[in-house]
Amino acid sequence: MKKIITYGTFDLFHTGHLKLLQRLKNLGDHLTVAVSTDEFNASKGKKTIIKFEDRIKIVSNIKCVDAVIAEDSWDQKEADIISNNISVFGMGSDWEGKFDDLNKYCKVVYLPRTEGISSTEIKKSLHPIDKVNINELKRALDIMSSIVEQLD
Ligand code: C2G
Repeated sequence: MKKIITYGTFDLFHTGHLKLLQRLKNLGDHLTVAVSTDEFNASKGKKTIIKFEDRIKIVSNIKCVDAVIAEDSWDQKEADIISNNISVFGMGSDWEGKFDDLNKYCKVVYLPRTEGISSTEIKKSLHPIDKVNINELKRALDIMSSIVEQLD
């Protein structure tokens, strides 16, 4: 059995994540996904919206995912690859070259990242109207009300 592994935060799970996992699964027969814990993300300087226990629940229910483990450190990859008898380690291309040293243990692949979608973009689009926008709205309202007064 050809086993694949990948690592990630998978916050606000989206089609960029899904397409990566599907393409990785197509490289073999079994896909293990290591999901970053909240503590590990804090060390990455990454703040997530969805907490670890929910992110790992979502990923474990993705059809092409066969197993999930926790990722709680940068250096667990070698041990995971050996203990899980992994043939291929894969990541999206934003990680190109960063894990080449793992090719001592298994094949290392980087697949093209899906453009136009990211957890960061989704968070930005959900961002409430901030102070600057409110002041601009107030200024526009003042102009509108002075125009209306002149019409009276
Ligand atoms: N990804 C993608 N296309 C996107 C967004 C993400 O292909 N539009 C891929 C990334 O390249 C990564 C995986 O989806 O391989 C998970 O992305 P993140 O959740 O952002 O993972 P990250 O925080 O980069 O953590 O030890 C490795 C780290 O845990 C990776």
